[in-house]
Amino acid sequence: MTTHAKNDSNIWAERVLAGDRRALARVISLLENQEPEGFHTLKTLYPKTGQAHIIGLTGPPGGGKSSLVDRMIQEIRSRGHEVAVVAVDPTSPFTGGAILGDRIRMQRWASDTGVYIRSMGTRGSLGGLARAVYATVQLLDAASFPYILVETVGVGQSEVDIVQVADTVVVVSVPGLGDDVQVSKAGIMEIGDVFAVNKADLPGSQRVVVELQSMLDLGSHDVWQPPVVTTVATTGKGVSELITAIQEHLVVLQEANLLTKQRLAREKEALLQRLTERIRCDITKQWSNKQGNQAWENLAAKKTDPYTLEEQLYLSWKGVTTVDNQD
Ligand SMILES: Nc1nc2c(ncn2[C@@H]2O[C@H](COP(=O)(O)OP(=O)(O)OP(=O)(O)O)[C@@H](O)[C@H]2O)c(=O)[nH]1
Ligand SMILES: [Mg+2]
Repeated sequence: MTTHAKNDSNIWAERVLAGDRRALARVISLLENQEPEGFHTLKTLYPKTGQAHIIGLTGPPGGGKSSLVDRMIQEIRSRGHEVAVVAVDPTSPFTGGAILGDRIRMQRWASDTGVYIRSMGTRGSLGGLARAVYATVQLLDAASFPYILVETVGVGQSEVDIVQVADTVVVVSVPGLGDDVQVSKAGIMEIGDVFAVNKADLPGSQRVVVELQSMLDLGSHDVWQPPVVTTVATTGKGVSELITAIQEHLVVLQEANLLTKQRLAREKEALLQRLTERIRCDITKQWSNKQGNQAWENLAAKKTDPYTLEEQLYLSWKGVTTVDNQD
């Protein structure tokens, strides 16, 4: 990297710390596009991270996550705090305001400088999106937003791993989807720190509450018993209780000395994933050369086996000269 780029990163970092929202938006774009300058800025800002309460919201499409986020912004603002939102839409290739409904809903915060909202979609790989979301949350943390809300759609395999981003995961459920879709979905029960049954104005919500509660009673919870909160995002009913439950979760984590541990574990996992991604890239590149193609053909013709090939590629990636071809 040139000294010039380094200086630029420092300037970006300074501007972000000074609360310059245009600089913030610009650095997020750099991160989204995987520009080195974005990551250099984060390097400078890393010591400033670790202050924000990062809250993830996940749940079925149309469950009311964005409506809930909107009400949560309102509640957090009424308690006198600033808040940033990252709305992740893995199905959209567009960024900077993915869904029209969201746009209209969020518009009311446009003039409030205490609210920062950013939508992120896929550009290229999902791995790239996950990486960009992770980095963006770190940036917003360094920019000293005390609350960061991250909304993701929680079905299928395309989801950004919310557990890896958030201190507190809110799982949103709604009545009328049938229990197979949501409640009994493996993994969902384990990831939730707070369960919000939204659209509680609709029939069947109490049944969802009871089901969730009985599933939760089956699990073992050491320091924190995940509560089930009912909300009506369209009116704001129950949102204050939701925020209180979320805040309590953080306090319990802190008191049990778990917050720092969990954050470090997440950082380690994210780092491992990035490393894996790079190594995978390297190895894939090796495979696309002539020698790699030959190996692939040999595999197809059963002249070699995948285990020998694995060993060869591994050693070659490590920079060890192989002697396998000599026998
Ligand atoms: N009756 C009722 N409708 C709600 C409630 N919350 C949200 N809705 C409606 O549900 C629809 C979807 O809401 P969104 O907030 O866009 O849901 P979402 O989960 O963000 O949707 P995606 O991001 O597309 O997955 C909208 O028409 C909302 O007005 C609620 O508590 N009760
Ligand atoms: Mg939404």
